Parts: sequence; structure tokens; C-alpha cells
Amino acid sequence: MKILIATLFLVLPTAVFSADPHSHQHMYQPDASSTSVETIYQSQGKIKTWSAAGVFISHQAIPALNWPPMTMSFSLPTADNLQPLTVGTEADFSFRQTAQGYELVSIAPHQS
Ligand SMILES: [Cu+2]
Repeated sequence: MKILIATLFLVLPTAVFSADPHSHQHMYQPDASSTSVETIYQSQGKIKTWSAAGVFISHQAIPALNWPPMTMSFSLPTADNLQPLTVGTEADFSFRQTAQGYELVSIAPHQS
């Protein structure tokens, strides 16, 4: 009996930690030149959740930011002018970087 319990404790933690989709951290890099020019990034991904707090998207790699494919949260613009999309929808979206993180600019179902 003791051996069985010890085995369970050895196996379980690894399975739990490797399933975390948020292991990747984005670094906020302040723009030293402080110009007013703003970059809008384009990508494509699948909606995982949509709420007032933000939208989780499993997005493709974004070479412009050196990001691998990942699931992450984007905040909604203050204007809140975006049409919410159903979970599972493949979407084309654009976003910008803010001091707080990443904010959606536009999002719409992907046209194939
Ligand atoms: Cu990301």
C-alpha cells in the first residue's frame, strides 16, 4: 500500500504542470523613443473564452513579435466596439501593445 501511494505522488505533479498553457510570459518593452507611432499586429487564432475582462485566444505564431503559437489573453478596447465571437470561432484579429498588456483593435471570423 505504501509503495502505491508513493508512486501516485511521483506521477501526478508532472502531468498537472505540463498541461499549463500559460507558461509563456510576454515581456513588456517600453518604447524608449516614445514616438506616437503605434504598431498594430495582425494574427489569426481560435477563441477560447470571451468576457468583459478579456478574450483568450489560441493564436498562431507572430513573427513580428517573435512569439510562438500560444493561448493568451487580450483586453477589450475601452470603446468596447467589438462584436463578441462564440468560443471555438477561428478569427482574424489585430491588437496593439499597451502599458497593461495587449489590447484588441479588431476581430472578425476568419474568411477562408
Ligand atoms: Cu501570445
